[in-house]
Amino acid sequence: AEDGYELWLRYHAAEPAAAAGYRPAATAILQQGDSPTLDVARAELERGIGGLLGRTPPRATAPINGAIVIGTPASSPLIARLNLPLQPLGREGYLVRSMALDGRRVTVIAGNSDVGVLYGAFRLLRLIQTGQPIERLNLADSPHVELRMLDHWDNLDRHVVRGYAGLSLWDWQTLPRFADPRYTDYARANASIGINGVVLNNVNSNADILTPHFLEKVRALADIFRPYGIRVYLSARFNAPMELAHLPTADPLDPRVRQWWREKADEIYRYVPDFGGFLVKANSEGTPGPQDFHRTHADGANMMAQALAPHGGVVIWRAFVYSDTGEDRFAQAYSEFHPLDGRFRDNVIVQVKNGPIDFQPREPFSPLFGAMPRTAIGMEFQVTKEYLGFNTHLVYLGTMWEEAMRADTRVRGEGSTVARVVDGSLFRPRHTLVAGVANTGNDRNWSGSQFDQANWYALGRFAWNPDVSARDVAEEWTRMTWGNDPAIVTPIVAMMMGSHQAVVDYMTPLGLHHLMATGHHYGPGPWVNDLERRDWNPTYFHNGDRQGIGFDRTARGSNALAQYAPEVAARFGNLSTVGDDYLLWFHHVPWTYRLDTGRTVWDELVLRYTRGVDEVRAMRRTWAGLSGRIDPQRHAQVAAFLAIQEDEAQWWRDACIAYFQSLSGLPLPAGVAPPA
Ligand code: GCW
Repeated sequence: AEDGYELWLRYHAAEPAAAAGYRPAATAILQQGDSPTLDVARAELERGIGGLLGRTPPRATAPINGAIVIGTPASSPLIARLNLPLQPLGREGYLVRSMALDGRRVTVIAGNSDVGVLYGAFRLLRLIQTGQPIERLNLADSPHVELRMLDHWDNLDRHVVRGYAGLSLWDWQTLPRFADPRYTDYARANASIGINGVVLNNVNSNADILTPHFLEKVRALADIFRPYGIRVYLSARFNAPMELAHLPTADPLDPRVRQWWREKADEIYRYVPDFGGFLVKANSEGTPGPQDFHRTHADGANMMAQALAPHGGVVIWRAFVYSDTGEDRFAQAYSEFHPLDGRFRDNVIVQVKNGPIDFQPREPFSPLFGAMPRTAIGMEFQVTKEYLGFNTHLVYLGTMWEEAMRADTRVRGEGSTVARVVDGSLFRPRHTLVAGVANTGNDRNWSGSQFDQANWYALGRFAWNPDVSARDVAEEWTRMTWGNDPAIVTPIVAMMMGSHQAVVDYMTPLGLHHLMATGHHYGPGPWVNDLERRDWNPTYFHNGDRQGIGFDRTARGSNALAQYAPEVAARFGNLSTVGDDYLLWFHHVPWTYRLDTGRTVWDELVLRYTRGVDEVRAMRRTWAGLSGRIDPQRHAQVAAFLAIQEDEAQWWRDACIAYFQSLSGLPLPAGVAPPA
């Protein structure tokens, strides 16, 4: 059935002419040396080429014309003899080269490690899937970021927090005995995009995951993922020593607590010898943490890091913290973490959300990027679309992540982009990390919608190389997922590339943020102002009244802008340079303030909301035009979801315009339809 289960690894038959062109360069597979990873690399090539070219390549034992030769210098005497320039590619890089071997034309896929070979195998398959020639290849690639991870916010009862794709993939009930084949397909999908770590459980964690009962199940998953180069990590609850061992405290400086974590780490590594480490959400939204014992984030992180260090594990400590202190929520993570720069052990990574508030449709980059030169800073993106219309709205996140990565922090002069902080080239931390909060579940199509698969795909590609182009990623994914016909590729890529601006327009234009309805964050709620916490209320964020709108973060207001490098603070802080996209993030302006467009803020706001709806209508028309070119089952699902999206874009527009008009009291610009 065409339900999307295969993701971008469809391997459906290529056009006959194209297949005929590829076959001479895929006649056989020559694998020297056996390992679980080399075996899965070969199996993937067999499956992929078999599907795409209609003939499963047999195994060869010596070079023949058209053979694909896979291995490492250590596993394969043939590859060792070639003296390939593998050294600069590191542990996970690969070469894919067309060359002569003993007088035969072959394609060599080589790496320094087996997992490099696996990544190279997926690369060769991607070339075929995307319709590129494979005759004269000379490719070398390696990841720019060390830890490329998915964080699953999966509870142990299989509820996925902010998950819109069914239950958790992990069926704790039947683990460890039943190895659902889906675990392997999950690992294949991740390996195909270079993801090498997964956190199995929610950051609001349950300490039970650290008990033997669950560790046996964790081991089963780790064993399945290992051949695919994927390590398992767990979210650890800070007061686990109290909850599991009834210690009177979880003070990170207390010797009993330290010993408990050391022994716990030793125990975990007995189950999972290559365990990756802990992800920790501490003193954030009510979770326990070191501050409960008057210690710092660094004290807490270092204590766990020390327990993991003998085994090579890392602690990933989240910087998503805020509390009702009276300080602008925008500024709080920086205020807490910046003073701790240089205080974290070198196997701690501080994981920062891309923006300072919380995964809004558009945020400026968090001022923590670039601000902690002596700390490893990792990127946390949210793949699941908590604030972006869940699974029903078509929103490609690649363009948003590209914006985030290319933002220039200016901390070491021009070109100090977030990407250079994250890939480590700016400050050379020991570890680098890009993580995405996963959008997977047990829905047949994994992500809850066909197009949300693109966001999973893009996360892997941005983690591999933060400087990747969102457009290239969209095109790759489209070709693999929908087909290579330009009549398919061009319109779908165009839809994807415009989709993020569309959602910004119909939800939070001009730099508005956090206007979503309470709790679930689905649909509009800009009027909400009665929540217990000041900084949960949409009115706190937009500050709208009769005169104007926006959050003043200049020196006249919260002065959060001072957390950026002076050049950035000056650009965002100046009305003439801030730009429409970020205006209301940083400024409170009168409704009648005139923008570069020549229109007032009020008129522009109304027009943007309206434009957002029009953009969704245009996406619907584009999609309708693809009927007949795409299998009916997937086409119908996307079409239905786009219809939902159009209704809801209209709902957002109408609700927001009506509400903001109740504040501004101004008439709609000429020719604009009143809210329904
Ligand atoms: O985006 C918010 C979510 C919470 C989440 C929190 C976090 C897991 O609304 O559900 O908790 O962020 O990132 O910790």
